[in-house]
Amino acid sequence: MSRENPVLLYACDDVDTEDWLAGLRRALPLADIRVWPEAGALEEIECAFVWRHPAGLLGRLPALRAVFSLGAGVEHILRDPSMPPDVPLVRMVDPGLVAGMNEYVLWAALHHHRQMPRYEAQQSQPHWAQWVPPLPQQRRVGILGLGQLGGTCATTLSGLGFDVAGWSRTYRRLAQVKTYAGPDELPSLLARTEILVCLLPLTAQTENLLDAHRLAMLPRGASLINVARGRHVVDADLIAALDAGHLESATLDVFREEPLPASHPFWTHPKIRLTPHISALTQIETAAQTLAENVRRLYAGEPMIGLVDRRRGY
Ligand code: NDP
Ligand code: OXD
Repeated sequence: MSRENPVLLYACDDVDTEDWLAGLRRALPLADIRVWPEAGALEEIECAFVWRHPAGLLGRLPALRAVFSLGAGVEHILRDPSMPPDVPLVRMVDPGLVAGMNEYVLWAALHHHRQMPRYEAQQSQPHWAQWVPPLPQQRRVGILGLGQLGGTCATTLSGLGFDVAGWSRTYRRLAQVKTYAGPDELPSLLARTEILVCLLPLTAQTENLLDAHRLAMLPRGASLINVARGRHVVDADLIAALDAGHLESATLDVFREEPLPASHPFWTHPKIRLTPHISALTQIETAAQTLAENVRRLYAGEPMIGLVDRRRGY
């Protein structure tokens, strides 16, 4: 069954409503797009576009046919007990998001590879000393998660000559990237990694993955880049590993609580560089095109791009 003027609900916190609406209206000119909380009759809503929506909202939409996340992560939707079990959930697959993450991880990896944290510390003293960096092929990068984001970053870094390995739930094949899979192979990946990038989805299996035990498996002097979710890392364990000198530095873009509270020790830690969850922001122009294509596919009964496997949690 095709449908040209579906009723859509936009329910988001923390994003620019006006820009999103303009982009969605351009991409879906015939749709009746309603903005929470002034959404009219809730029983008419067929699709929900959400990002940090109020918990309980989805259970109030009896005609709901699909839920679309405006970001790549969907744990915020799966946490809502009112999300109906049989309604398809679709994550954001956006070329603009992939490009942004690729840039950020490249920047952060080069920052650690070229020992910039050391030079920043020297500048604050001030102190003049030069350190010869290893060649890229001598620098071992490890990427947790080899999906649309991690896989792209792995390919970019290996293209620059870095010795890249990646870890996923099932085996992935990537040219010039050594791949590991499953919990049993995680220690081998960590043991060979000098720059660790976390690009996993947040699930029951990955929450608190980077705790004291796993951080200790990294070689002394390693660095961490966390661009996935704050709950992948045990904050106190990361600080202890940095303070003990086991880890040299960390670049963090995501946190257990966002915005990161002003009193959190990450803000002032000399070995931590942080950014406010900006490593990859959904680009409205490209994302709205994907959403429009998915809405078309939904009503045409075709497979949607980025359909989440509810049992796996991503
Ligand atoms: P994908 O679903 O494309 O890829 C996920 C990868 O993680 C897959 O390779 C998957 O393995 C692997 N994985 C999942 N569970 C496990 C596990 N238990 N053990 C080992 N590997 C596992 O996701 P994306 O690449 O699109 O996004 C990843 C995450 O990045 C998002 O979920 C989100 O949290 C975060 N993100 C952060 C942003 C930011 O601005 N900071 C922006 C966008 C996303 P397999 O290949 O076997 O399925
Ligand atoms: C996302 C994010 O999941 O912005 O897209 O973190």
